[in-house]
Amino acid sequence: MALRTVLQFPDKRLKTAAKPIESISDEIRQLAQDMCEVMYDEPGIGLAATQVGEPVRLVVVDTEWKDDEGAHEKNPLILVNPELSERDGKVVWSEGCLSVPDFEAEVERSARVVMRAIDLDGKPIEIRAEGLQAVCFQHEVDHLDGILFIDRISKLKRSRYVLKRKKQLKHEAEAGSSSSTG
Ligand code: K1U
Ligand code: ZN
Repeated sequence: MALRTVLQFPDKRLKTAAKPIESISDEIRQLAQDMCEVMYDEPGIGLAATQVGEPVRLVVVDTEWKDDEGAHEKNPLILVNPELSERDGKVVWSEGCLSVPDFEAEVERSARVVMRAIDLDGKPIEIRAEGLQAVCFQHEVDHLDGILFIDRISKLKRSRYVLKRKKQLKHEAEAGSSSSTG
């Protein structure tokens, strides 16, 4: 089966606020599995359901995994209805996003957070996170609220990126139309 496609800026569906998951159905289990496959294939360290066009509150995160040469196994955290509490301190981190191609920027986030969610068996999860995991949790919960990391940078940096992205899409469209006309 083909992998699900990751939506890319400026797709409007990325601005959708996702709905809480009422019950953990086979569809939700399948979605979580599909999202893990996409995350490892891209590769990424997290993915929100919003990014694959499913507006439900589900994220997958694995900030430890490395490729086949690396030391860590794949061990995804699957977080249903994730909520962040007990934010503390500040950290500035250079972030990327699978939905914002060819761009990285520094974003200020809380340095430490507590993530509460349930797993696919409905069991409560509570994780005290710091460093990259804390940043990734905040980035993914933002996706569920329709917020991209470029909404958290300066207006100037954002508008420069928007312009670059528009040019990139224009070139892609032109290349597509010239190859289809021969
Ligand atoms: O949600 C996403 O778009 C995934 C994103 C998560 C993220 C990255 C950096 C800071 C906060 C959140 C990514 O995974 S971008 C790719 C990436 O960071 C990465 C990919 C492979 C190895 C290591 C990092
Ligand atoms: Zn992202």
